[in-house]
Amino acid sequence: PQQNAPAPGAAPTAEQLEPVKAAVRALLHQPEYDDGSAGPVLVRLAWHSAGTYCKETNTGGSNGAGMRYEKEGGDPANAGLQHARAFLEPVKSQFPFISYADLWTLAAAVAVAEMGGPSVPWQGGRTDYVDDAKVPPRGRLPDGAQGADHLRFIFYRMGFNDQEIVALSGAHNLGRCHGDRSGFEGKWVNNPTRLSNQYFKLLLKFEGKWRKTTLANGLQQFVYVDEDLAGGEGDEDEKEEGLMMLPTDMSLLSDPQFRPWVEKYAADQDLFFRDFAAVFAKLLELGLKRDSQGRVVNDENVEDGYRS
Ligand code: DDH
Repeated sequence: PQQNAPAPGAAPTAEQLEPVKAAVRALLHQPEYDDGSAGPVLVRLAWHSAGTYCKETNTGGSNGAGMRYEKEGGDPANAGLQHARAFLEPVKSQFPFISYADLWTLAAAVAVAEMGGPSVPWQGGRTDYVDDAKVPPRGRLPDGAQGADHLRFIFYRMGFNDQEIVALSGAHNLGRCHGDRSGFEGKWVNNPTRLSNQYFKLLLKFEGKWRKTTLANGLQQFVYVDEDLAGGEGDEDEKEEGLMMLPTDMSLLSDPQFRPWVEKYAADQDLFFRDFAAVFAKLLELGLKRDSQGRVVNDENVEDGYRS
């Protein structure tokens, strides 16, 4: 039996989770990977595992960790997330008691805190049982090439409102786009391994200066390149790479319901952190039905009559 593992059928306790969290913290620093941190791609893994949820049909969501399998893992929207899963594999081997579904979501909460963000309330107890009837169809995750109507279509399906859509979008303060994953290129902020409200500030600061460009693959995105820095002489490393926004990011500026929240979050990082912690926690809980022990109940475990 695993040392200090939860009793069968019980969710892990805070004490049992402490060494798991420490192991996640220890793997975040990845000098050879991207901008030096596994944090951003771990956040994206948790978001894509949960963001398939549909409240009408009660399908999708983080429980089950279905992205381990081709049907969900092979969705082009999930390209690149195998890196995040690989980062966590040694932690899973070291602590087999934690489900993949818990590990992926917990790792994101740990990463957000380690990258200077707020403490995201997180509760364990997810299982790795994949209910075939609940496997989400592909195409439930947002398409960066689209606009405000698409954002509402996607996020209202999960049960989020306009304020929550904007708060969640602040996660683009982290990480970058990869040409070989989404096809888009570049990062949103200069320090993409630190959570702050910079994304909102930059949206506003360079309003009118974001330039629409078409990439070689035909995708369109918005870029801002500071000409003084970009053309500069000297060290290759010190040249500005330029910053980017997706069309969906830009729609937060142009939509009259989204925009006031961009302005509020740009002006008040504490407010952004509070709202982000709440909405990210809500995202990670989508679709979970818990028993009195906190353990997630799968329909197969539901006793006859329970649902009537
Ligand atoms: Fe995102 N995101 N995201 N995103 N996202 C990408 C990267 C990252 C959209 C598209 C893209 C959220 C919302 C949206 C993160 C977190 C979150 C990339 C680039 C695209 C494209 C992927 C790649 O090439 O590697 C769109 C569209 C939306 C939307 O419609 C609102 C949300 C809600 C979150 C969240 O976490 C709450 C993170 C982190 C990344 C950086 C990943 C990395 O590897 O770095």
